[in-house]
Amino acid sequence: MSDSDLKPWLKQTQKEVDSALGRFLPRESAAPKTIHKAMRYSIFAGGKRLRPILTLAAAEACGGGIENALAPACATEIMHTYSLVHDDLPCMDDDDLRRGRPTSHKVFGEGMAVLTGDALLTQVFIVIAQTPETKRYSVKDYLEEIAETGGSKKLIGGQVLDLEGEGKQLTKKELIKIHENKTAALLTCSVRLGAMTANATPAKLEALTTFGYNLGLAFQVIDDILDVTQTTEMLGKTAGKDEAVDKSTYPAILGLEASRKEAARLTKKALKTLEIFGKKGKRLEQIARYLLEREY
Ligand code: GRG
Repeated sequence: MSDSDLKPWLKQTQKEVDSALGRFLPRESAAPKTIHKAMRYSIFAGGKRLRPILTLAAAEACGGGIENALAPACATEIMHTYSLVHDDLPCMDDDDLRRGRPTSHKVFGEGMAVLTGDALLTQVFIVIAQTPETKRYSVKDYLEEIAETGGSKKLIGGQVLDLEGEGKQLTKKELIKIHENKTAALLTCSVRLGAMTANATPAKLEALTTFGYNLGLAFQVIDDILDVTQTTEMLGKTAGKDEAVDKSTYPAILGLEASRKEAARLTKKALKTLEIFGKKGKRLEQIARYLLEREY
């Protein structure tokens, strides 16, 4: 596994994930057609497939295969997509563009976009229940892992803090709390689920929990930086939006240069946790380094 093979591996893995997502979602022709069309519209609008990629790389780091990890990999992407569809609604962040396309409510209407998010979230549980069990982990464990991540103490809890923080100048500590619950929680869940499908030891699961936490925060810092430094075309979503609505972000609170340093510091912390995996952790290491340098 050399550094130069990361990009072809990412491309190939994105293809495998897309093909599995196609199998795990109801067909577009299934009645009622509108909702199934809308679910597929948002899932296949593009997207880096980072969460499934992390699930599969974590399975590999723990000595498992991609095949057993495909269901949870897709479940994390479906949960992520649901959160984007709802986050883009006029009553939330009110965005017109996502993954380079008009947002769900722009195409299907607000009511249908609410239902699309609901349907995607429900599909998460149908898909995760298809994950093969191991000696240590049962379907109940997988279900608990993803349900807790999506619930009122993590993703939704983070969104509550986000909504309540609108129009206020948040401190760095308050900002971290939001992103711990949102971005970092789903990235942590993604690597943990992959590890579980590979029957990971508690020590390895713990290492990946710290990895996911730090990588998740680093990913969010970069996301905030890109909002300031990149174009709408490059991001596939409205650039400069955070500044336009006076949102508390890492660059707004720390400044651009300190934000870059913060992302590098968090990535370094994430990389340190991979020691326990030896050579098998190489793919996760490559992904973490790549994310720090990403341009979209
Ligand atoms: C219940 C409304 C509701 C939301 C749940 C998690 C969450 C709370 C909302 C997520 C909304 C959001 C925009 C979070 C920021 C996380 C983030 C950096 C998203 C972008 O992820 P990428 O860059 O996107 O991986 P792609 O499109 O590549 O998959």
